[in-house]
Amino acid sequence: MRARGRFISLEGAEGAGKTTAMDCLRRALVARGLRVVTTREPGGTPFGEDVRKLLLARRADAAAPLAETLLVFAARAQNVAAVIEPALRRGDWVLCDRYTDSTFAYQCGGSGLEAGVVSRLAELTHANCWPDLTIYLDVPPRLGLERAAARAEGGIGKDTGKAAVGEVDRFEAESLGFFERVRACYRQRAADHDRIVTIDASQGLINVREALLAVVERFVG
Ligand code: T5A
Repeated sequence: MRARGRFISLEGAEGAGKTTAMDCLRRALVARGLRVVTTREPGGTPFGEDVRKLLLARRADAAAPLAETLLVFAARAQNVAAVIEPALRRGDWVLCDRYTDSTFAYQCGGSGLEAGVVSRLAELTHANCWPDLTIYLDVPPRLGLERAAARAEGGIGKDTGKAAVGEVDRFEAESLGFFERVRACYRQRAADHDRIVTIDASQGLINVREALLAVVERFVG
């Protein structure tokens, strides 16, 4: 029987460089002969991608933090059941762009939901499926938002689930204060959990890449 695979999540606020880092990590792991499955949240499955559209849409009747959180966990439950757990059982490595640390950072840190609610939902949804390693890309919110905006204006990058290039989604429309609280929550979680490794993502791409590869080297080694 194959050994269970390893689970790595990437975290950070808008424009921190998670998508860029995912690609770098995937290549580094594949180069070591590992089988890698990539996924993202919200999303990762057809059901989850539909939920993502609902979550990122800007609407007049803004969702309450609890409603938003339940949706995030609905998508996560599907991603765990259909993608993450089967891959880990096959012995594959899983790279996930955002996971439950995002829910603590955005819905609790940003929107003020009680952390106990997210802890209980996490216990229900994936009690035995936490990342072995979480890489948190730390960037000042203003810089991250500038990078995300520049990419959107250039019309390049990933399929974000937004309706149109350059469109600002429900989260990107939040205030700088919201993103400062998101960052404070991420930093506190990084201080509290050994599995979370912080990389200073305000550095240039080459330095961030080097830092990422050093983390992978230590983890795989
Ligand atoms: N959400 C999600 C919740 O509220 N709760 C949850 O539980 C979950 C799972 C998802 C949204 O959903 C919310 C949080 C989010 O708002 P998303 O698309 O996954 O949205 O996340 P975003 O943060 O919006 O993704 P972005 O695409 O904006 O940011 P990335 O992926 O971190 O950044 P990336 O790699 O695309 O880079 C952005 C640009 O910056 C450049 C890149 O080349 C690119 O052009 N760049 C750099 N430039 C200079 N130096 C560097 N070091 C650079 N790194 C990247």
